[in-house]
Amino acid sequence: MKQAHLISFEGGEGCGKSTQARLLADWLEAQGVPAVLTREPGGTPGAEAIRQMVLDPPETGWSAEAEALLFAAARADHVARLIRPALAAGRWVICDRFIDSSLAYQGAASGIGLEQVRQLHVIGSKGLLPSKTILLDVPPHEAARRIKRRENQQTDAIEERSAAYHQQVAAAFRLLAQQEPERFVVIDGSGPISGIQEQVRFALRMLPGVEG
Ligand code: Z5A
Repeated sequence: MKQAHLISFEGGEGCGKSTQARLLADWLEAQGVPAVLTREPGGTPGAEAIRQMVLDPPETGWSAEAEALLFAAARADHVARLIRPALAAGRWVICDRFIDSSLAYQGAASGIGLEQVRQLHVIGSKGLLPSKTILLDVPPHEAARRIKRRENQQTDAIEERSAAYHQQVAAAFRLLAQQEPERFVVIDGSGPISGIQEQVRFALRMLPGVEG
């Protein structure tokens, strides 16, 4: 594989993003393809510090605007200090959430607006987009079942928002995927882990530098 790519995983909580991102990074490494597994918000010391602030906010909370700026700031640091250098060094970057999470959560569900969030991304990260975005679609009852059974039972400030908020997030992800069918691949995330991973790898086969 001659060209490095940024691949993002998106979806609601409990959809299996982290599991699939880790499996993909491990598989690439096993193929001799250098890959970095990272996450948002986070991935660099600065962005991890912001993660702490947004997921465990001060008692007064953040306004929707401040929250959108914090996610954009975390991403700007992550892109400048980890993602771009890794891609330039020929390493694939597998990212658990990226700009589409800001579009769905802050842009759509929190009401900031998709265009405003895109503008923040242009300012913060020069508008960097993944080569492919894997959207894992899981029905709410299955996601809830997984969340109940996962080891870490701590919830964050965004997870705790209403069911209506999370429905808006899910609808926004579906809309974003429809708007950019070249970049997005929507995969039913409710099946077995191995079958989903096969579909993830299949989705990447036509990327430049991968085919053949
Ligand atoms: N957020 C935002 O608002 N704006 C932004 O710009 C960004 C983020 C970047 C933190 O995200 C919060 O930040 C998030 C959005 C917001 N809040 N919410 N909601 P996070 O990624 O750290 O947390 P999360 O979205 O809540 O992810 P998660 O709970 O870690 O879930 P996941 O990564 O999608 O799933 P998983 O950890 O791979 O799997 C969950 C469990 O299900 C686990 O026990 C697995 O073993 C199991 N699993 C996974 N796949 C399967 C299948 N196929 N079958 C059965 N069981 C499975």
